[in-house]
Amino acid sequence: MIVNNAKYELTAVRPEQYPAGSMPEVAFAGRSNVGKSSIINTLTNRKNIARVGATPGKTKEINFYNIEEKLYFVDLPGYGYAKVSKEKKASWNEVIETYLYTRKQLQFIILLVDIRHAPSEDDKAMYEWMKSHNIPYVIVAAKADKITKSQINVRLKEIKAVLGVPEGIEPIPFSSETRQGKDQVWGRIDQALNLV
Ligand SMILES: Nc1nc2c(ncn2[C@@H]2O[C@H](COP(=O)(O)OP(=O)(O)OP(=O)(O)O)[C@@H](O)[C@H]2O)c(=O)[nH]1
Ligand SMILES: [Mg+2]
Repeated sequence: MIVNNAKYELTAVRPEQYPAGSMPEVAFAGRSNVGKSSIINTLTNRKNIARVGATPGKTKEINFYNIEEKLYFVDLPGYGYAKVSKEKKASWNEVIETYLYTRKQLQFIILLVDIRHAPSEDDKAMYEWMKSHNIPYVIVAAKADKITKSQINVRLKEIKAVLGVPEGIEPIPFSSETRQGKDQVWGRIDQALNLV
């Protein structure tokens, strides 16, 4: 989809605060600081529609962005940030889980992992959950500009091995700096939501 009209809609914690109506939703999940808000900016051709955190681990709410009145992008709180208290972690996880378990409009998940590092235990848990619930998804290997081209395939292989990704499913290397992978990710969203 070519986006000319994207706007911030609302911020929610509990289900009764989620947007009314039945537009399909695409959720962005991943560790704190992996680049969820940045990919939303890149995919919507906006510099600052989603706030990119200088301090990771700050976003504890869910932000909804209205894309062309056709779908919502859903920016979930990042998980797994080390420097927050256990209580805070638990309440953020609850926000994420409640959304994932209850939201009927959720049609596609974009799981972001950092291309430079092996996926964490939290990434593995998120991936297992996605697989077991049969929600269509794509794995995005973010910050691809931070490694050399020759390293990309090596890193993708490791991500697949650690997550236990089935044969034939390929993570998409992506960069919000160079916009590498943008068209591929949109292609997968269009396909999943039948937008083309
Ligand atoms: N080099 C590079 N830096 C990136 C990329 N994507 C994000 N960043 C940087 O990584 C940091 C975190 O990006 P965010 O988009 O705020 O990450 P987030 O996943 O939304 O973080 P939380 O909201 O805390 O969960 C920022 O400093 C971004 O500028 C990328 O593709 N390449
Ligand atoms: Mg963010």
